[in-house]
Amino acid sequence: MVNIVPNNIQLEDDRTGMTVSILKRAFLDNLFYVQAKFPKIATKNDYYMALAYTVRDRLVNRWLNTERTYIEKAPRTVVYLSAEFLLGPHLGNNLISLGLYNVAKQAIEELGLNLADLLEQEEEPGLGNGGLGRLAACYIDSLATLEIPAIGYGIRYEYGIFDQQIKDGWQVEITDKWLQYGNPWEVARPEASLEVKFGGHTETYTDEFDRYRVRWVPYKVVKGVPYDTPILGFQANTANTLRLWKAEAPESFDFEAFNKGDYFGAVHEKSDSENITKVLYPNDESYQGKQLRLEQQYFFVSCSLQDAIRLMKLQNLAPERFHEQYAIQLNDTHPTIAVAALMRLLLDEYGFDWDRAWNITTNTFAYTNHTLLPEALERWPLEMFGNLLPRHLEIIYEINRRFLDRVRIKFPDEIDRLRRMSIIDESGERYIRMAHLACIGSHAINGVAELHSELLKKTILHDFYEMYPEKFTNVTNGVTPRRFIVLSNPRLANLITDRIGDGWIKNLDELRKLENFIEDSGFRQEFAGVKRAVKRDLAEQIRDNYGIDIDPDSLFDIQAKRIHEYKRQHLNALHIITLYNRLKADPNLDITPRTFLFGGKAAPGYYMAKLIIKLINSIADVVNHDPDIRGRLKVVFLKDYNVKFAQRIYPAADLSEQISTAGKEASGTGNMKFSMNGALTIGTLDGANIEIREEVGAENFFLFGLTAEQVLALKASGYNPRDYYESNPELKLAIDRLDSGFFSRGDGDLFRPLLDALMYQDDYLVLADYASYVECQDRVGQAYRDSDRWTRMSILNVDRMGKFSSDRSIREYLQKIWKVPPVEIQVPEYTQSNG
Ligand code: GLG
Repeated sequence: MVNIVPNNIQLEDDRTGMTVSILKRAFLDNLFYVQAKFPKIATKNDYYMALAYTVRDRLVNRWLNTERTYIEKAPRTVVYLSAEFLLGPHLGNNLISLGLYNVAKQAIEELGLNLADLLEQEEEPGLGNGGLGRLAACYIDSLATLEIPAIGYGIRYEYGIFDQQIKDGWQVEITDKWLQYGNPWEVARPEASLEVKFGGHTETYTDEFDRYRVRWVPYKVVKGVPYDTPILGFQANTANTLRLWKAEAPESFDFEAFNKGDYFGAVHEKSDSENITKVLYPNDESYQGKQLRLEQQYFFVSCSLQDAIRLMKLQNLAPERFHEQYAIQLNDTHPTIAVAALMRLLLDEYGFDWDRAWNITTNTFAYTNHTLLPEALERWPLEMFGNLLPRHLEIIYEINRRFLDRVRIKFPDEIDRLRRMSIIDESGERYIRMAHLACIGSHAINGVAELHSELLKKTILHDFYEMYPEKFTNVTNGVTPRRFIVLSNPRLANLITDRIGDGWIKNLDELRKLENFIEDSGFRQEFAGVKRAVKRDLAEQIRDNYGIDIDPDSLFDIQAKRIHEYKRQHLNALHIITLYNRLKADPNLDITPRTFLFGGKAAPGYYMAKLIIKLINSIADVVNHDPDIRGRLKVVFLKDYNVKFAQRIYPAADLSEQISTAGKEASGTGNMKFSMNGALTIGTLDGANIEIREEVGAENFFLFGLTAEQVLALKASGYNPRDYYESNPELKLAIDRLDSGFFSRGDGDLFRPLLDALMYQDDYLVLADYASYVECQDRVGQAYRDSDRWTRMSILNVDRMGKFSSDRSIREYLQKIWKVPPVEIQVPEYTQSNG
């Protein structure tokens, strides 16, 4: 092999050296030669870019050596297929992984700049909606840290999740032009582009061995261009690749039109192709049956599978070993078309017979389900599907036919079961049920928390569980402590490391050593001091951005997540109104001062969620301006909640609101991030809350509300929300005040849709859980007054969160599903031969 780094490069080269003086030189060099700016005319963004390139240079050697090792050793590889990767800013995270944070900070300061300002400058890649996309990002971080050969494949959306503004209390969506000033972390690889076919029809023919074969004649072809981003492990040499696909028009495609003189038409077609990766669908927990969305899914899946096969060629491996080479995880049903796409490649392009192709396919894929909500289960109208992917539809029919034969054998004479389990939903207009295809085409199926995995088996996937019990398993979600403690809460990280060393960053169970310090009042004081300092920072930021003064000594009660009725931000709102009403009734009432903070985006087409945002802002308007309330309650809706902002929010929370209707939140991951940073949780027995409570201890968790079982029982017995309204005076007053227009300048109609939903329907049992929630909140308020006791509880939350590292989750996937061993990457010194 050829040297990838010339022999004559000095050990302490400007592109690799890690000392303050070299970093300064490299930074100025990049400013000059890459940004083409000198300090007098450089913008903050130029400085950010110069630093980003300086850091990127320092990880290229690991990245290329990782790639080279994978090509040479051809190790078994995890492929994480996900339509969303909600990465968050790269710069800070890479500084931490490289162990360069403090050195860079000093270098930047010596140049008269401020590292925090430059970190703030980075426009984050918001290529996801919420938990599902962020989980994918945590998982690729852990895969690299654990030195596992892995590739993340996804979509390079030109516009990620919209930016949220608030106008007159309402959400307004602004396009997210995250690429407008360039992206220093990606490398385009146009030479590795691939083609993806769409539409058209199929033909049969007999090949040279007289075998019956099918050929797909597409209507159009789109080019997929890969953009690679290095994902560096923490204190590891492994730098895996996240490969995101951008759609373009193939140069040759419009030739005919071009030759006919239709130059304009030919160029116009080009934008059609590029539309495929233009924008992320902004719906969390609900799918939109739009053709473009299906095109996105097939586009990135087809590129990724072709790419994986191409890599095998480079490794001298034949395609029949595909399942030995790759463990492919389907992150929800979004990439599930991969089951049919791999079958098509193996059957039509490589000439395998059905059984062989099916064996390879089912041994390759595993499927993670992230939700039980029916509105989130993807199904594609059959006709649309067939028009876009005619050959895949034929293959799905055949998969279904063979599958239903097996069902018939295992469960004879059960017509209804066949109807329920078929991939094709024929109850009305016909649909393809993607979750069924995923279950049939995968060897493993997992939920994302214990309760969720149990409910999958009992409810939506019950038939599949009876058919294939051995496929079902659980892997409880986790989050990366690198981004969500070390980077976001350096004060806490330093305090922990000061007491127990830094082993916890890679082995989060070591946090348990903190328990030795719980009786040390000095430690408790320092711990409380960290929280106070972080809260002061956030208060300052809120004052600067919103002109609202919040008291850092008040209890910070925070709910930050997508806005959804099942997450029940409106239950939180009813509690705020209740406290307000109590204070109005008795202005001398002695309550614990609280600051309620909310953050979260609503899907643009989800009216009720948008009305909840307006509700919170309307309550804030009244509460924050009422002189009777001064110093006791504040309410702020923080706009444009994203990863960057989340990193500031989690460390500042005293109380974390995890109040979904039991049985609805598959796992939650924000719940973990809050608790790791010392927030106490008020929560229902839902998703991962249950496991968090088990770990931290029931005495360090504020539990309220109905259980998932009780929710079902109550609904079955005929739930009447009005009864709760009639019989609870505080609830009645809260609702009546909303109804009277008290919080909407006299407009009694404004919140009517929300109130009607609560009073007549209340699918999410807000009124049923209200009393229990308010009673629990009263206990929270009391507990906060004993600050030393609160601090002990807070320390124990941090101490006992080891389980919720994404490293643990990834180890479980490796052991239960992927069976991929780690590969150590050697990084030769720069002066040695790098051949
Ligand atoms: C889903 C679920 C969350 C879950 C996340 C990651 O709603 O409960 O934590 O995936 O598994 N749409 C989501 O965010």
